[in-house]
Amino acid sequence: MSIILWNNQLINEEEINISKEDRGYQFGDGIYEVIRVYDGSMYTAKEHIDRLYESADKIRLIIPHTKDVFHKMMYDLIEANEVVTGQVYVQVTRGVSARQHQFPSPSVECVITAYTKEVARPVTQMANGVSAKTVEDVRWLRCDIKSLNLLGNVLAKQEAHDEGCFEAVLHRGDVITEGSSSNMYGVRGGVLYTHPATNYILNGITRRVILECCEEIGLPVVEEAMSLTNLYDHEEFFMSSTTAEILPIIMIDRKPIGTGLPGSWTTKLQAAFEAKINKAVLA
Ligand code: DCS
Repeated sequence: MSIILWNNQLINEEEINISKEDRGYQFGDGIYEVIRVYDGSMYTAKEHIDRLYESADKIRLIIPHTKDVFHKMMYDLIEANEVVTGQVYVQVTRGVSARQHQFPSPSVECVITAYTKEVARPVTQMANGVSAKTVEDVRWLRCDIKSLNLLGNVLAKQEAHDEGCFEAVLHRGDVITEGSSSNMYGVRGGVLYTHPATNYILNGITRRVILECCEEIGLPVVEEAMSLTNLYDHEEFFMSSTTAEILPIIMIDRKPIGTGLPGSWTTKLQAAFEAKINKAVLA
């Protein structure tokens, strides 16, 4: 049986009692984070917790704990569940109140829910790569917020899965933005391209680590959106996320990228990324 965090207490999962009028349930009015656990400890926890509080600010939601207390709550949850290699999912909603679109007035306490799960590193996909499908990005214009509203992302991922693809490469017209639950990168002429961290994408924590890795391995970075028109001019393509880490994308819309095998820069980045994980775990 697993232990979950519900507001400020650790309880057995069947004891949770979510209201039908929780604004997360009714409106997707809340935010979330997914944090990786390696060897029992959270990876880049500070960055994830900072981003959670930034998302909260952007939707005018108040989390009634200091970041240090929040960090300790996540830590206790991981310890209670004895997670080794896995993840923490945490969401915060604007609370419980009779259904009306505007914020509750007077305001109500937010509802925090968090649980852990063992999740293996996707070693096979990391080695062999995955395929993707291009899907028009019809989401809202605040993709920088890690909002619980994921309908656009869900529909895009399903469209990719319907075609036997692992991920959707989202594009607004000719402009490639990101994946349905990942960031996207291409390598062309020995330069890495990825969409700048604007309101059109989520500024991934993995993305930030990857940009540091690029510097370490001497791969120049241009934070400029790739275009659909020159998609197949890229020698390499890959995606990143907390759970997926770095996955080579070897086919898009059934056509190979480069040689159709994971590229050498991608492999080097995976090694640099892994070295950082190992260093953090050993610290
Ligand atoms: N873009 C979107 C739309 C995402 O949902 C995610 C992560 C990312 C980029 C990558 O961000 P991180 O590197 O910080 O993970 N999505 C999380 C999710 O929903 N499941 O796992 C990760």
